[in-house]
Amino acid sequence: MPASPDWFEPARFGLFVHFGLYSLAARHEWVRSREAIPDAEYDRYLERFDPDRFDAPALAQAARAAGMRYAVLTAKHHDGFCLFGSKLTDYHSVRVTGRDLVAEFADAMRAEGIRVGLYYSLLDWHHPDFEIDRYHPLHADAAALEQPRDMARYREFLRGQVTELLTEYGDIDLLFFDFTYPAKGPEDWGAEELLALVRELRPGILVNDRLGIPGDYVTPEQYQPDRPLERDGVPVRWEACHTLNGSWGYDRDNHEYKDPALLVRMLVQSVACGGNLLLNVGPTGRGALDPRARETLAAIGEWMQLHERSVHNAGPAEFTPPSNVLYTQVGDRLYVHLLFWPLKHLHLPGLAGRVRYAQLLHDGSEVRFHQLNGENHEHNNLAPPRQDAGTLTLTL
Ligand code: FUL
Repeated sequence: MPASPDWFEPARFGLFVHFGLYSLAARHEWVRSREAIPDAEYDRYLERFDPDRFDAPALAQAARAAGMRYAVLTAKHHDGFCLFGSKLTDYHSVRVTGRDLVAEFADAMRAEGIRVGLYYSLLDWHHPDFEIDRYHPLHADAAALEQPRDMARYREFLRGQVTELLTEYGDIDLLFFDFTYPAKGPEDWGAEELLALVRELRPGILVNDRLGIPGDYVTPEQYQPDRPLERDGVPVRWEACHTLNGSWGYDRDNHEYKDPALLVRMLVQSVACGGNLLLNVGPTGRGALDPRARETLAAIGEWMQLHERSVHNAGPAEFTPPSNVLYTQVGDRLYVHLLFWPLKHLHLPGLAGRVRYAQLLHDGSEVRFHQLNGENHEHNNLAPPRQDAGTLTLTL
């Protein structure tokens, strides 16, 4: 597939996958920093890393069944452990398991027609040249603090690894760099140069905004925008990324999972506001999807089966919705997503004279309507039988 950013907005829904050594710790992907774990101790996860249940084709099928059109894997997270056979470090999955998980992931996603994105951390707590700051696991280690560190050499390493990812894994459609924060920014990453390299290696690829300089889209995190986003007064492409349970990496004892109905509403709200939703799963230490994650994806997939046409290729509507519904639109189809039900009546101001036909989306059943005093008034049949069936299609 040739690279072109045009696929991104019509896709609307993607899968984020956080997997790495921290998945064995099973208590958040920042565990190494939070608990200031020294190298030798963190190595116990390296020794035990055995992703025998990391089944990329199954993951790709689950994503596809959920209605996701792209997927983004953590090629390297902040702990520096790579899921690909980098020649620039030996801290990677190929050395310890013989498996290149980035290659497996990219191949499996492509086989399901899913666009391939890679997450790449700009931080690297394992690299000897990455300067220690307050988030670094060794920030209180006097010996480590004394060692000289050379960020220029580190920037070379970043460029080298990005080159590997963009030249050895077929057509990569998206790069999710992560991230710029008060202690480190664009100069530390050599952001301009790195971005130029990416553009040269893969014209048309989408790059996010976390290099700290403008990219192709912005990435609100665990935040659900309620309007189209702008930067400096100019509308921008955006993608909200969300966890299922507050942690990106597998977090065994965290049971606070978002309800699938809530996630569907977040997806619809993203589309209604012109954005995408990148929904995360954190596979277990063995690489499998936790049953709670699997069930959530399956439940979203059931809704998507009947409602995907109000999501894929859809965007904000040309009308302003009343506050009890969300609107998405594709051409002359206006999708009205009810936030409350059952209803006997629904008033949709501003649609008078614009609606030719109304039906429920999940079953195509007709909904009768009247145009009253300048407003559209849908009624009858508005008590959808199931919570997941509350969308109307209005043909304009
Ligand atoms: C953040 C990271 O620090 C988190 O661990 C996670 O990867 C999230 C998507 O981005 O900035």
